[in-house]
Amino acid sequence: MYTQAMSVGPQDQAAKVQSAEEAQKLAAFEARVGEGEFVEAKDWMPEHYRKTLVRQISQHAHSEIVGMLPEGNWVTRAPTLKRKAILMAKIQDEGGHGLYLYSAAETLGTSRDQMLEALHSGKAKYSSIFNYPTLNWADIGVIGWLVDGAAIMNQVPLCRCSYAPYARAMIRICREESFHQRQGYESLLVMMQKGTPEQQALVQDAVNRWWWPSLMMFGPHDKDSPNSEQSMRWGIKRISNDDLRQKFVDATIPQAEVLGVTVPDPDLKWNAEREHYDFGAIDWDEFWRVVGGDGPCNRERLATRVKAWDEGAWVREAALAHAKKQATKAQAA
Ligand code: FAQ
Repeated sequence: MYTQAMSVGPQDQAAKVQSAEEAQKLAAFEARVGEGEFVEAKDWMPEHYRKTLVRQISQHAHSEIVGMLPEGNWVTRAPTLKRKAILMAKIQDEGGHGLYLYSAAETLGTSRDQMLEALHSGKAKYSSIFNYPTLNWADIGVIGWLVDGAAIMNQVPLCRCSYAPYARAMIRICREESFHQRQGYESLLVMMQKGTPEQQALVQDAVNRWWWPSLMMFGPHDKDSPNSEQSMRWGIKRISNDDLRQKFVDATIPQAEVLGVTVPDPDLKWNAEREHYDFGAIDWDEFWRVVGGDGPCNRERLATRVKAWDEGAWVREAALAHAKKQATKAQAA
């Protein structure tokens, strides 16, 4: 009886040599990353490292692009010209973040068309948070305060991600996200401190609806997070999902107090022994339902993105034709 394990042909010997070489490369790679060195696009990397990065960076890029939609819903109804200009600039920034991130992912050998195809077919994920509706103007302030606030908490450690092109993109993104967070908080402060009781009630209503989905942005508990252990070992993620969530709660509750709003969690209380806030249980059934495509706005968001892609085909074709013409001209000159 012949089995692969018993076979000792020249091919297997070559495979053995190759796998010993691979093992050596892997050990050298892990040692480099363990010492905090950055990995560049042309460096050797394990295939699983590459795949993990493409998965995370492309999902992140999709989140930025889909994340433009809930806010876009309010551009025509912003209460003043100043707020409209701020909102338009913020949405444009999110589009820019998507582009840096797609470019970072492309350095790993996956094309933007492949990534977008995965989004449009429903194969790729994007952040659960963008599947909730923006029902009143205060939602826009709350997205800046809580959603950008959670994004920054999660993304600042990514500026030290072991993959250098991603880390470089994240530095610029985090600077912009920090403005986004502050403009959101400032707009809520105006509503709470100078607004009518009805406007103050809008802010509280928006906080009630966005609080739990914001906590879900950090992903499942560490024990239920299949990717965390390897990603932490490779320096892709620097801080775990649960630790980031805790940091976010600790930073945000004092801000809520200044604002004069409460969060919808009867179990929230300061734990002097731990020096952290204790908070209630997240509804993980809701989280997985939304991640699985069955949230309040999943279908609408995806349909809007697919429509924008289809209707933008002529722009892509025109840009390619123009580039080709320019290249031919340059060659002839
Ligand atoms: N939503 O094993 P883990 C923004 C998935 S950008 C949907 O813990 P991982 C800017 C996860 O992909 C917001 N899916 O996974 C803005 C995995 O599925 P997979 C986005 C989620 O990767 C603001 C499975 O669950 N930020 O807000 C979510 O180690 C305002 C198991 O999870 C980023 O993408 C979720 N919330 O950790 C724009 C940051 N959580 O792929 C407009 C970069 C988990 O195996 C307006 N990404 N999943 O099929 C990350 O840091 C990580 O990917 C995590 C997840 C922390 C999101």
